[in-house]
Amino acid sequence: MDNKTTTDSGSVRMVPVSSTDMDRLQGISIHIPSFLKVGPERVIMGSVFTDWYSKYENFPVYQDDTWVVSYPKSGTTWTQELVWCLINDPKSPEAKLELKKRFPFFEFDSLISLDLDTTDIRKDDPMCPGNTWHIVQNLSAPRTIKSHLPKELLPKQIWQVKPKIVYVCRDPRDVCVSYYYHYIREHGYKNTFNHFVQLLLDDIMVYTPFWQHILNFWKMRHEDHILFLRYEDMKKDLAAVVRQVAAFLGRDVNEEQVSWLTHHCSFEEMSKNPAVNHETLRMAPTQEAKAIKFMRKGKVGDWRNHLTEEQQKAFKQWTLKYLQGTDFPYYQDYE
Ligand code: PAP
Repeated sequence: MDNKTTTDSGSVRMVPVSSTDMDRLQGISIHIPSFLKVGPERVIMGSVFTDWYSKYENFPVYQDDTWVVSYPKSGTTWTQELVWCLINDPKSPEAKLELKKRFPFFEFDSLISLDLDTTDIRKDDPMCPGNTWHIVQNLSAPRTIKSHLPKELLPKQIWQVKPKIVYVCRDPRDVCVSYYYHYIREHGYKNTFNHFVQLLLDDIMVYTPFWQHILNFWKMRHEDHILFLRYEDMKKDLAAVVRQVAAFLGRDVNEEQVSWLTHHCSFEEMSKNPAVNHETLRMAPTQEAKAIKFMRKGKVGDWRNHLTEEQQKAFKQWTLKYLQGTDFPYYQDYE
C-alpha cells in the first residue's frame, strides 16, 4: 500500500479502502464521504475516525465504568436501558433524560462529518458534531458508555483497568436487515438490499469484520469483567437476563423489581418511551427515512421476510467459514 495514502492516528495504522471497495461504498452514507481500514483487523470506519482516534485511544477509563459494547443493531439500546436502570434509580427524574445523554455513544462524533447540516438539530443535541464527545468527557461516576468499536479499537486502558463490559450479539441475518433500515433512516442509503447484504458479507460495511467483532468478546466471556449476552436470549426470557445482568453488576434485585424492569424494557414500552426510542435521531432528510422508526420491529427472525434463498446460502457459507474451528455455537441453524 502506498505510504502517502496511509493516515496513522495514535498507534493505529489507517489505510483508505481500495478504489474497488470505495466504488461499492460510494453513496451509502450522506455523512461519510470516504472510508478507512483501521488497525490489524482492518476495521472499516469513516474517514472522520482519523481525527478522533488518538483521543479515543487515550481516553481515561475507571473501574466503576460500565460499557455496553456490540456490533451495530444487535440490541445495544435495549441492553443500555437495562444496565442503566440497574445501576441508577429507574424512577428518578434522570431516567427521563435521553439515553444518548446518560449513556452516550462513545465514538459517535467519528461517524459524522463535521460539515453535517445541523440546521434542524438543537444545538445542545448530542447529534451536533462534538457534543457527544463533550458529554462523554463530562459524565459523572459511575459512568455508563456505549460503543460499537471492536476490541482492538476500544481505549487501551479498558484492558488494564477492566471496568465491567456487557457485550451483546445478534443473529447476523437480523443485524443485516436492521442495519439496512438504519442506513436508510440515518444515512440516506439508496442502493438495494442485495447491495447492502454483499457489503456486510464482504466485511466492508462500517464496523466490520463482523465475526471478529463477536468472537473477540466471546473468547473473553469467562473473564470476571465481561458479560456476553445474546439478543435472542433477551427476547426469549428477559426476566432471566435481568437477573443475570443484575448479578453481573453486583445489584440485588427482588422479583418485583425484575418484573418492573422486564416490563419497562419490553419492546412495547421502549417504543413509546421518548428517552430511549431515538425518535429525534433521524439524520437523513428523505421520505424513506421518515417512514422508518428506530424501534422498528424488535423481533427475532425478521430476516425470513427479507433474505432470498441465495442470500441465505451466502450467509450460511460466510457464517460457517468464520465459525469453523471456534466453539461459538449460535446462528448455525441453517436448514
Ligand atoms: P444501534 O446500533 O443503532 O445502537 P441497537 O440498539 O443495537 O441499534 O439495535 C436496534 C435494534 O434493536 C432494532 O431492531 P429492528 O430494526 O430489528 O427492529 C430495535 O427495534 C431493537 N430493539 C430495541 N429495543 C428493543 C426491545 N426492548 N426489545 C426488542 N428489540 C429491541
